[in-house]
Amino acid sequence: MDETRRTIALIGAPTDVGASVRGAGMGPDALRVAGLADALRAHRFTVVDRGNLAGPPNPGLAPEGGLRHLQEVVTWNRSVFDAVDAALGQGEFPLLMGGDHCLAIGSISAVAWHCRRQGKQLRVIWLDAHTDVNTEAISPSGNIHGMPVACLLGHGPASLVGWSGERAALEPQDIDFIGIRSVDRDEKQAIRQLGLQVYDMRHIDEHGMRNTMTEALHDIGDNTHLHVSFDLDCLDPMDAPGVGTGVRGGPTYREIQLCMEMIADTGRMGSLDVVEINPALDVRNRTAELAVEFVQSLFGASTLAR
Ligand code: HAR
Ligand code: MN
Ligand code: MN
Ligand code: MN
Repeated sequence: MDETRRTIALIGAPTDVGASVRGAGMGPDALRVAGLADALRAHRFTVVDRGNLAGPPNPGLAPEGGLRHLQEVVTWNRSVFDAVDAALGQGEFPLLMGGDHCLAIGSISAVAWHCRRQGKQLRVIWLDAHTDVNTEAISPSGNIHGMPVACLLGHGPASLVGWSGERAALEPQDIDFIGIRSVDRDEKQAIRQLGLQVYDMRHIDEHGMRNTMTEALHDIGDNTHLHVSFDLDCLDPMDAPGVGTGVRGGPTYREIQLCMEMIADTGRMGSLDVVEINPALDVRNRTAELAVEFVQSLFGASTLAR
Protein backbone atom coordinates (compact mmCIF):
# COMPACT_ATOMS: atom_id res chain seq x y z
CA MET A 1 0.00 0.00 0.00
CA ASP A 2 1.82 3.09 -1.16
CA GLU A 3 -1.12 5.53 -1.32
CA THR A 4 -1.44 7.28 1.98
CA ARG A 5 -2.99 5.08 4.62
CA ARG A 6 -6.28 3.72 3.41
CA THR A 7 -8.91 2.85 5.95
CA ILE A 8 -8.78 -0.82 6.85
CA ALA A 9 -12.16 -2.47 7.44
CA LEU A 10 -11.99 -5.50 9.74
CA ILE A 11 -14.74 -7.95 8.83
CA GLY A 12 -15.33 -10.89 11.19
CA ALA A 13 -16.80 -14.11 9.84
CA PRO A 14 -17.03 -16.40 12.88
CA THR A 15 -17.74 -19.78 11.34
CA ASP A 16 -16.21 -23.21 10.84
CA VAL A 17 -18.91 -24.63 8.55
CA GLY A 18 -16.31 -25.40 5.88
CA ALA A 19 -14.19 -27.60 8.16
CA SER A 20 -14.70 -30.82 10.08
CA VAL A 21 -12.44 -29.84 12.98
CA ARG A 22 -14.44 -27.31 15.01
CA GLY A 23 -13.08 -24.05 16.45
CA ALA A 24 -12.10 -21.68 13.62
CA GLY A 25 -15.30 -19.77 14.30
CA MET A 26 -13.53 -18.18 17.25
CA GLY A 27 -10.82 -16.75 15.00
CA PRO A 28 -12.14 -13.18 14.72
CA ASP A 29 -12.20 -12.64 18.47
CA ALA A 30 -8.79 -14.25 18.88
CA LEU A 31 -7.42 -11.67 16.43
CA ARG A 32 -9.16 -8.86 18.30
CA VAL A 33 -7.79 -10.08 21.63
CA ALA A 34 -4.32 -10.27 20.06
CA GLY A 35 -4.64 -6.57 19.25
CA LEU A 36 -5.01 -6.52 15.48
CA ALA A 37 -6.74 -3.14 15.26
CA ASP A 38 -4.28 -1.30 17.51
CA ALA A 39 -1.31 -2.95 15.83
CA LEU A 40 -2.43 -1.46 12.51
CA ARG A 41 -3.27 1.89 14.08
CA ALA A 42 0.31 1.98 15.37
CA HIS A 43 1.30 2.07 11.71
CA ARG A 44 -0.92 5.09 11.17
CA PHE A 45 -3.79 3.30 9.49
CA THR A 46 -7.36 4.16 10.25
CA VAL A 47 -9.03 0.94 11.31
CA VAL A 48 -12.74 0.34 11.51
CA ASP A 49 -13.91 -2.90 13.10
CA ARG A 50 -17.20 -3.73 11.40
CA GLY A 51 -17.89 -6.46 13.96
CA ASN A 52 -18.93 -9.97 13.12
CA LEU A 53 -21.20 -11.06 10.31
CA ALA A 54 -24.13 -13.25 11.31
CA GLY A 55 -24.85 -16.61 9.78
CA PRO A 56 -26.11 -20.12 10.40
CA PRO A 57 -24.64 -22.34 13.10
CA ASN A 58 -22.54 -25.38 12.26
CA PRO A 59 -25.01 -28.26 12.03
CA GLY A 60 -22.25 -30.87 12.37
CA LEU A 61 -23.54 -33.08 9.57
CA ALA A 62 -21.85 -35.57 7.26
CA PRO A 63 -21.18 -34.57 3.64
CA GLU A 64 -23.96 -34.96 1.09
CA GLY A 65 -22.98 -35.42 -2.53
CA GLY A 66 -19.35 -34.83 -1.56
CA LEU A 67 -20.08 -31.51 0.17
CA ARG A 68 -20.41 -30.84 3.89
CA HIS A 69 -22.76 -28.00 4.89
CA LEU A 70 -23.14 -26.61 1.38
CA GLN A 71 -26.12 -24.42 2.21
CA GLU A 72 -24.44 -22.93 5.30
CA VAL A 73 -21.26 -22.31 3.32
CA VAL A 74 -23.25 -20.50 0.64
CA THR A 75 -25.03 -18.32 3.22
CA TRP A 76 -21.83 -17.33 5.04
CA ASN A 77 -20.06 -16.58 1.80
CA ARG A 78 -22.93 -14.41 0.57
CA SER A 79 -22.50 -12.25 3.68
CA VAL A 80 -18.75 -12.12 3.21
CA PHE A 81 -19.19 -11.15 -0.45
CA ASP A 82 -21.53 -8.30 0.48
CA ALA A 83 -19.30 -7.01 3.27
CA VAL A 84 -16.12 -7.11 1.16
CA ASP A 85 -17.94 -5.53 -1.77
CA ALA A 86 -19.26 -2.75 0.48
CA ALA A 87 -15.80 -2.04 1.89
CA LEU A 88 -14.19 -1.90 -1.57
CA GLY A 89 -17.04 0.29 -2.79
CA GLN A 90 -16.18 2.81 -0.09
CA GLY A 91 -12.50 2.75 -0.99
CA GLU A 92 -11.58 0.78 2.12
CA PHE A 93 -9.17 -2.11 2.44
CA PRO A 94 -11.17 -5.22 3.42
CA LEU A 95 -9.44 -7.48 5.93
CA LEU A 96 -11.46 -10.65 6.37
CA MET A 97 -11.02 -12.29 9.76
CA GLY A 98 -12.06 -15.96 9.43
CA GLY A 99 -13.38 -18.38 10.02
CA ASP A 100 -12.25 -21.25 7.90
CA HIS A 101 -10.83 -20.92 4.41
CA CYS A 102 -14.12 -21.61 2.57
CA LEU A 103 -14.78 -17.90 3.14
CA ALA A 104 -12.22 -16.98 0.49
CA ILE A 105 -14.88 -17.85 -2.08
CA GLY A 106 -16.99 -14.86 -1.07
CA SER A 107 -14.05 -12.62 -0.33
CA ILE A 108 -12.11 -13.16 -3.55
CA SER A 109 -15.27 -13.24 -5.70
CA ALA A 110 -16.10 -9.76 -4.41
CA VAL A 111 -12.56 -8.58 -5.10
CA ALA A 112 -12.70 -10.05 -8.61
CA TRP A 113 -16.06 -8.38 -9.28
CA HIS A 114 -14.63 -5.08 -8.13
CA CYS A 115 -11.43 -5.47 -10.20
CA ARG A 116 -13.44 -6.27 -13.31
CA ARG A 117 -15.47 -3.07 -12.99
CA GLN A 118 -12.35 -1.01 -12.29
CA GLY A 119 -10.30 -2.57 -15.07
CA LYS A 120 -7.72 -3.80 -12.58
CA GLN A 121 -5.59 -6.91 -12.89
CA LEU A 122 -6.30 -9.25 -9.97
CA ARG A 123 -3.47 -11.36 -8.61
CA VAL A 124 -3.76 -13.72 -5.64
CA ILE A 125 -1.05 -15.02 -3.33
CA TRP A 126 -2.30 -18.11 -1.49
CA LEU A 127 -0.27 -18.79 1.67
CA ASP A 128 -1.18 -22.27 2.88
CA ALA A 129 0.01 -25.79 3.65
CA HIS A 130 -2.77 -26.93 1.30
CA THR A 131 -3.76 -25.94 -2.24
CA ASP A 132 -7.53 -26.07 -1.53
CA VAL A 133 -8.28 -27.01 -5.12
CA ASN A 134 -10.46 -30.06 -4.43
CA THR A 135 -13.96 -30.38 -5.85
CA GLU A 136 -16.91 -32.39 -4.60
CA ALA A 137 -15.91 -35.08 -7.08
CA ILE A 138 -12.40 -35.61 -5.69
CA SER A 139 -12.31 -34.30 -2.10
CA PRO A 140 -11.45 -37.00 0.41
CA SER A 141 -13.34 -35.16 3.17
CA GLY A 142 -16.18 -33.16 1.65
CA ASN A 143 -14.91 -30.16 3.64
CA ILE A 144 -15.42 -27.04 1.56
CA HIS A 145 -12.40 -25.26 3.08
CA GLY A 146 -10.42 -27.65 0.87
CA MET A 147 -12.25 -26.35 -2.25
CA PRO A 148 -12.24 -22.53 -2.44
CA VAL A 149 -9.58 -22.27 -5.16
CA ALA A 150 -11.44 -24.73 -7.37
CA CYS A 151 -14.66 -22.74 -6.93
CA LEU A 152 -12.88 -19.50 -7.79
CA LEU A 153 -11.45 -21.13 -10.92
CA GLY A 154 -14.98 -22.12 -11.97
CA HIS A 155 -15.01 -25.72 -10.75
CA GLY A 156 -17.43 -26.68 -8.00
CA PRO A 157 -21.09 -26.72 -7.09
CA ALA A 158 -23.21 -24.27 -9.10
CA SER A 159 -24.20 -22.38 -5.96
CA LEU A 160 -20.54 -21.49 -5.20
CA VAL A 161 -19.35 -20.69 -8.72
CA GLY A 162 -19.73 -17.57 -10.85
CA TRP A 163 -20.20 -14.93 -8.19
CA SER A 164 -17.73 -12.48 -9.74
CA GLY A 165 -19.90 -12.06 -12.84
CA GLU A 166 -17.92 -14.59 -14.87
CA ARG A 167 -17.82 -18.34 -14.43
CA ALA A 168 -14.26 -18.04 -13.14
CA ALA A 169 -13.24 -15.28 -10.71
CA LEU A 170 -9.63 -16.24 -11.42
CA GLU A 171 -7.62 -17.75 -14.23
CA PRO A 172 -4.94 -20.26 -13.22
CA GLN A 173 -2.16 -17.80 -14.01
CA ASP A 174 -3.64 -15.25 -11.58
CA ILE A 175 -2.79 -17.25 -8.44
CA ASP A 176 0.47 -18.43 -6.87
CA PHE A 177 0.65 -20.81 -3.91
CA ILE A 178 3.34 -20.52 -1.24
CA GLY A 179 4.26 -23.03 1.47
CA ILE A 180 2.38 -26.04 0.12
CA ARG A 181 3.11 -29.48 1.61
CA SER A 182 -0.21 -31.34 1.66
CA VAL A 183 -2.01 -32.11 -1.58
CA ASP A 184 -4.51 -34.94 -1.97
CA ARG A 185 -4.05 -37.59 -4.66
CA ASP A 186 -6.60 -36.36 -7.20
CA GLU A 187 -5.88 -32.77 -6.27
CA LYS A 188 -2.37 -33.25 -7.68
CA GLN A 189 -3.82 -34.15 -11.04
CA ALA A 190 -6.11 -31.09 -10.94
CA ILE A 191 -3.08 -28.87 -10.28
CA ARG A 192 -1.25 -30.31 -13.29
CA GLN A 193 -4.30 -30.06 -15.55
CA LEU A 194 -4.96 -26.47 -14.55
CA GLY A 195 -1.28 -25.54 -14.77
CA LEU A 196 -1.24 -23.91 -11.33
CA GLN A 197 1.95 -22.30 -10.04
CA VAL A 198 2.60 -24.11 -6.76
CA TYR A 199 5.71 -23.17 -4.79
CA ASP A 200 5.85 -26.14 -2.46
CA MET A 201 8.20 -26.56 0.49
CA ARG A 202 10.78 -28.29 -1.66
CA HIS A 203 10.87 -25.28 -3.96
CA ILE A 204 11.32 -22.96 -0.98
CA ASP A 205 14.05 -25.22 0.45
CA GLU A 206 15.93 -25.36 -2.84
CA HIS A 207 15.51 -21.78 -4.04
CA GLY A 208 14.93 -19.90 -0.80
CA MET A 209 12.01 -17.66 0.08
CA ARG A 210 13.62 -14.63 -1.54
CA ASN A 211 13.83 -16.18 -5.01
CA THR A 212 10.46 -17.82 -4.60
CA MET A 213 8.74 -14.53 -3.85
CA THR A 214 10.65 -12.64 -6.52
CA GLU A 215 9.27 -15.15 -9.00
CA ALA A 216 5.75 -15.16 -7.56
CA LEU A 217 5.54 -11.36 -7.59
CA HIS A 218 7.33 -10.74 -10.90
CA ASP A 219 4.24 -9.68 -12.85
CA ILE A 220 2.79 -7.28 -10.28
CA GLY A 221 2.37 -3.89 -11.95
CA ASP A 222 0.86 -0.48 -11.31
CA ASN A 223 -2.59 -1.71 -12.30
CA THR A 224 -2.50 -4.84 -10.14
CA HIS A 225 -4.81 -5.47 -7.21
CA LEU A 226 -2.97 -8.01 -5.07
CA HIS A 227 -5.12 -10.14 -2.81
CA VAL A 228 -3.38 -12.16 -0.08
CA SER A 229 -5.18 -15.19 1.31
CA PHE A 230 -3.32 -16.16 4.49
CA ASP A 231 -4.20 -19.55 5.95
CA LEU A 232 -2.35 -19.76 9.28
CA ASP A 233 -1.60 -23.43 8.72
CA CYS A 234 0.94 -22.22 6.17
CA LEU A 235 3.19 -21.76 9.20
CA ASP A 236 4.91 -24.63 10.88
CA PRO A 237 2.66 -26.02 13.63
CA MET A 238 5.54 -25.63 16.08
CA ASP A 239 5.11 -21.87 15.68
CA ALA A 240 1.36 -21.84 15.05
CA PRO A 241 -0.34 -24.68 16.92
CA GLY A 242 -3.78 -23.10 16.77
CA VAL A 243 -4.96 -24.56 13.46
CA GLY A 244 -7.31 -27.44 12.68
CA THR A 245 -5.25 -29.16 9.98
CA GLY A 246 -1.61 -28.45 10.77
CA VAL A 247 1.11 -30.09 8.69
CA ARG A 248 4.74 -30.47 9.78
CA GLY A 249 7.55 -28.99 7.74
CA GLY A 250 6.33 -25.46 7.17
CA PRO A 251 8.36 -22.32 6.50
CA THR A 252 10.21 -20.74 9.39
CA TYR A 253 9.12 -17.59 11.15
CA ARG A 254 11.80 -15.66 9.33
CA GLU A 255 10.88 -17.07 5.94
CA ILE A 256 7.25 -16.00 6.38
CA GLN A 257 8.42 -12.63 7.67
CA LEU A 258 10.44 -12.09 4.48
CA CYS A 259 7.53 -13.28 2.35
CA MET A 260 5.25 -10.70 3.98
CA GLU A 261 7.84 -7.93 3.67
CA MET A 262 8.31 -8.63 -0.02
CA ILE A 263 4.54 -8.50 -0.56
CA ALA A 264 4.44 -5.18 1.29
CA ASP A 265 7.25 -3.85 -0.93
CA THR A 266 5.04 -4.23 -4.02
CA GLY A 267 2.73 -1.55 -2.62
CA ARG A 268 -0.12 -3.29 -4.39
CA MET A 269 -1.86 -5.33 -1.69
CA GLY A 270 -5.52 -4.35 -1.81
CA SER A 271 -7.30 -6.99 0.27
CA LEU A 272 -6.48 -9.75 2.75
CA ASP A 273 -7.97 -12.90 4.31
CA VAL A 274 -6.64 -14.16 7.66
CA VAL A 275 -8.19 -17.58 8.14
CA GLU A 276 -8.07 -20.94 9.91
CA ILE A 277 -6.98 -19.71 13.34
CA ASN A 278 -8.44 -22.21 15.79
CA PRO A 279 -8.29 -20.84 19.35
CA ALA A 280 -9.63 -24.11 20.75
CA LEU A 281 -6.36 -25.78 19.73
CA ASP A 282 -4.06 -22.85 20.43
CA VAL A 283 -1.64 -22.18 23.26
CA ARG A 284 -2.31 -18.84 24.95
CA ASN A 285 -3.50 -17.21 21.71
CA ARG A 286 -0.03 -17.64 20.21
CA THR A 287 -1.28 -18.25 16.68
CA ALA A 288 -3.46 -15.14 16.62
CA GLU A 289 -0.56 -13.11 18.02
CA LEU A 290 1.69 -14.46 15.30
CA ALA A 291 -0.95 -13.57 12.72
CA VAL A 292 -1.01 -10.00 14.01
CA GLU A 293 2.79 -9.74 13.70
CA PHE A 294 2.75 -11.00 10.13
CA VAL A 295 -0.17 -8.79 9.17
CA GLN A 296 1.87 -5.83 10.38
CA SER A 297 4.69 -6.92 8.09
CA LEU A 298 2.22 -7.21 5.21
CA PHE A 299 1.23 -3.62 5.82
CA GLY A 300 4.80 -2.43 5.69
CA ALA A 301 6.13 -2.73 9.23
CA SER A 302 9.85 -3.34 9.18
CA THR A 303 12.68 -3.23 11.64
CA LEU A 304 14.16 0.05 10.50
CA ALA A 305 11.32 1.91 8.82
CA ARG A 306 8.94 3.75 11.07
N1 HAR B 1 -6.96 -31.34 1.50
C1 HAR B 1 -7.77 -31.63 2.64
C2 HAR B 1 -9.23 -31.69 2.29
O1 HAR B 1 -9.62 -31.23 1.25
C3 HAR B 1 -7.56 -30.65 3.76
C4 HAR B 1 -7.61 -29.22 3.30
C5 HAR B 1 -8.36 -28.34 4.14
N2 HAR B 1 -7.57 -27.75 5.21
C6 HAR B 1 -7.33 -26.44 5.24
N3 HAR B 1 -7.33 -25.74 4.08
N4 HAR B 1 -7.03 -25.90 6.26
O2 HAR B 1 -6.18 -25.17 3.66
O3 HAR B 1 -10.01 -32.19 3.04
MN1 MN C 1 -6.51 -23.14 3.20
MN1 MN D 1 -4.54 -25.01 4.98
MN1 MN E 1 2.94 -16.24 -11.58
